[in-house]
Amino acid sequence: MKSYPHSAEFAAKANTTPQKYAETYQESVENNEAFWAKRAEWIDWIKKPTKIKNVNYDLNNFSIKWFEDGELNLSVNCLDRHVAENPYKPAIIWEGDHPSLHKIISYKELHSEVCRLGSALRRKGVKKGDRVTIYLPMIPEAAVAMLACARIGAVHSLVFGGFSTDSLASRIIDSQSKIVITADESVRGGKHTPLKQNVDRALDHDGTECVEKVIVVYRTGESIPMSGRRDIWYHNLIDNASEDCPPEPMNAEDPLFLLYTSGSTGKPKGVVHTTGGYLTYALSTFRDVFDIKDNDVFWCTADVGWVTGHTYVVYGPLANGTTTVMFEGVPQYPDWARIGHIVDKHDVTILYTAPTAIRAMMKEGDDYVRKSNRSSLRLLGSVGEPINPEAWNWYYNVVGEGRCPIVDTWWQTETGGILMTPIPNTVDLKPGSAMNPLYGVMPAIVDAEGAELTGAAEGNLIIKDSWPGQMRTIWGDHKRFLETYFSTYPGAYFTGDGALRDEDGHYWITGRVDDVLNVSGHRLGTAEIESALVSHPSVAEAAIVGMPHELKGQGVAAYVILKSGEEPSEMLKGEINRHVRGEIGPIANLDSLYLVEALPKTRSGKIMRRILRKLAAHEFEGLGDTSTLAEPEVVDNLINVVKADK
Ligand code: 6R9
Repeated sequence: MKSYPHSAEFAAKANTTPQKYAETYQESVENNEAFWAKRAEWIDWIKKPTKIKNVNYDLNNFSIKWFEDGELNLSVNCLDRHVAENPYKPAIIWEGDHPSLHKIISYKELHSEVCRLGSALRRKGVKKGDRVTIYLPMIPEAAVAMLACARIGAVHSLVFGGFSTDSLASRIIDSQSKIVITADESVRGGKHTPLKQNVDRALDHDGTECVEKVIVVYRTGESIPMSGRRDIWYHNLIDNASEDCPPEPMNAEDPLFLLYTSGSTGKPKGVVHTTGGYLTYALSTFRDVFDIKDNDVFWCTADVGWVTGHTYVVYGPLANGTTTVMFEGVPQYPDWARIGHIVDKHDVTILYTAPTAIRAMMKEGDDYVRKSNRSSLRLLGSVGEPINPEAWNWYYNVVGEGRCPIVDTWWQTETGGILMTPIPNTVDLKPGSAMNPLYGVMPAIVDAEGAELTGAAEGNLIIKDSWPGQMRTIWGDHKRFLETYFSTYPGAYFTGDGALRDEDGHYWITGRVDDVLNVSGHRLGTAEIESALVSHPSVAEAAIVGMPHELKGQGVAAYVILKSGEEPSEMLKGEINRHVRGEIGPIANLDSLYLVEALPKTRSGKIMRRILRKLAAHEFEGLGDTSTLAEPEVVDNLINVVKADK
């Protein structure tokens, strides 16, 4: 297989070398605690930790604690210390949806706005430990809101602006948020979405009485109803607020944020990240993985509503004093040349995006990309899903003109930051491989019984020991946390991903091995979509599987049994799809919807998803052993329905 060395020019300026990586990695696993003690010196503590690591994965004696007697404030690390050194350095470069809009916010300005919002929230009675739901578009106020929460010790919970009213309501209820921060509308690709109206509707749900105030950012000026006692304009609130906002001293293990993500069963779970460990991990992985220099302009295209936006749009860059780009829009607006134009306009040096965006740009042809010169770029990154070698090569040769290494970064909402990637200038790149673990990360591949496989092998991916950025619990459900991640392979963290290790010892992520789909880099649980489906009045039963999709990587295929008496029709199919999008959000669009007579079940009643997956991929041969099915003839009906669908 062809691998790609780093250019002499890149290597000459790189922060590390293959030898240094090997030595540091070795040291980090042999003396894990000492390694992280040193890394923790990169942050400013109010009280330096003396206890570094207290980890026990034994379920009877379970503990994940890092820096447990340390005290710090995260916003101080992202703001105050840079204001002291370099107040006018741009902290955020905001690029609006429309190319005529941009804003540059210095560290000093960001600090001032964060402090004012922090003071205002305190005056509204928000205290350490209270939850604040943030439902905002990609505007600077999203970062301000996150940092203001961190400053006063409130726990933020971001909800992606593309989620529906119902999804928003269930997250507000589960977190019992006191405050919701939103905007009148969001704007993406010229299209407006009524965020405030969604909040109003969400707050009609029972269980949302916890919300005392809704703070509304003026984004488009669309006239929206404001309810007198509950709703407050963001600008009115901060205009009168004090810039003096003393940072709340936080214990390292105090929660910093909740972020809901889909699992293989049940409702989305609130992943809890804590202050000291998460910050140490965000800061140090950002610096290592992106070969960070003082003058970098770093652009991660992820929405702040996802973990990638938390760690690599906001916290990682700002903790390092780096300039971060925040983009409100979409790659195709006003046309597919936009990404390149933004790179040129702001002299972006590092671009970090998702395979789904790369594939979409690739499909539109090279001419769009060539409308920009991109000479400022020196490093590219990929995240969210496996990148197919074709997309990798296009990203490398066309976007990066063969000059920029690609860091294919594998990680999860649960891991807080990147766990595997080829750190620049440490290894020749193989398209599609996440290559090597980061410092302190101990991956292993196991078989279904949990036996560790050595050498070249394929199986399930586990991480044998903890790292500071690891999630600590599921909000309100510690038992589910232990069951989901630590009971499958006792004594290790189970990732839910499959992986292959090649003869050179490099890792290739093969995708989820549980019932989680990855659609355009976004996680969706099959159970979650199935329960949205059966809540439609015409649907009796449903099964969801993933299917190959040219642009999204994975698409959603639904097999639905209608209630008796319901007439199958294209209109009903459209209505069912709209229903699911309404329940979860547009990302849950059903790419294929098959109305079938029955589902293939074993005699014990378990759906044989293997068969559904094959059919959804239009593989009609070699369906494997169907003899254990309760009614094998069901398969013929399935094949007919799938074949008849255009
Ligand atoms: C950061 C993020 C996590 C799941 C993860 C895996 C997939 C992420 C990947 C990748 C292959 C990569 N994934 N990065 N697969 N190569 N570089 O995406 O978090 O939304 O929680 O998704 O995404 O399957 O388990 P999250």
